[in-house]
Amino acid sequence: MRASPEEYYFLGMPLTDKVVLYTYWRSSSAFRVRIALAHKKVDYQPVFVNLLEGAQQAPEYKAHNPAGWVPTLALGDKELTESVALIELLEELVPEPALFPKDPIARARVRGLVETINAGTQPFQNLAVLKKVSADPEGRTAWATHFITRGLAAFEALLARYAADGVSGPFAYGTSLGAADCFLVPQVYNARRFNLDLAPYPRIVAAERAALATAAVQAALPENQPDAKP
Ligand SMILES: N[C@@H](CCC(=O)N[C@@H](CS)C(=O)NCC(=O)O)C(=O)O
Repeated sequence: MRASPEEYYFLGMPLTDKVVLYTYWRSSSAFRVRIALAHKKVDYQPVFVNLLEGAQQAPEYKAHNPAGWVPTLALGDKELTESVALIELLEELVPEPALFPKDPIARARVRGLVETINAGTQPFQNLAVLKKVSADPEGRTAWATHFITRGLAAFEALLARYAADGVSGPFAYGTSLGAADCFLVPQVYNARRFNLDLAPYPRIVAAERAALATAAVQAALPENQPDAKP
């Protein structure tokens, strides 16, 4: 079920009539925002930016996102960048179903989990970084797996700490899909692409399993995108 166009408004205009997402099926950062949009049942028009063909560096695309990466979210004529900012904006415009807890400590914990991926893991294995690090595929994989391992180990330790403090699953933080899951699931997807052994991260694997059972994550999965390649 989608939100009706009358239900949510952005700058006085029906939100759901105005949403465009610049995306690429395998982009973990775009995947985060696709999960949030699906969770909040916000319909959007996808515009596909083929990262393998370098479309993110084309001047026409950089006019939308000067960093030369996806995602970019356009709400009417307002173009917005950075997945954390986009998901926080969606939470403000469409508060329910919520992605962040209301309690300030819980909210800070979820933001910490988000940043463990957003700032502490994904930037080190981004395509542009890997290209600079090494021309050799094995060198790139070794670099990426080092940083993904470090990030997932920190995430797992935080989940263990919160569980010991009474936070129950099955999701990354609590009993429903939240912002921490929007970031975790795409990062685990990347870890699998690098054939990383996930056995040391049972809490992460359990949270991923719960998230994969939701309609929002299914709708956002890379392989379910119209631009997915076999
Ligand atoms: N901090 C940015 C990261 C965006 C990002 O790294 N996007 C990647 C795909 S996941 C990208 O477009 N990379 C293109 C490139 O590296 O050339 C965000 O969260 O939106």
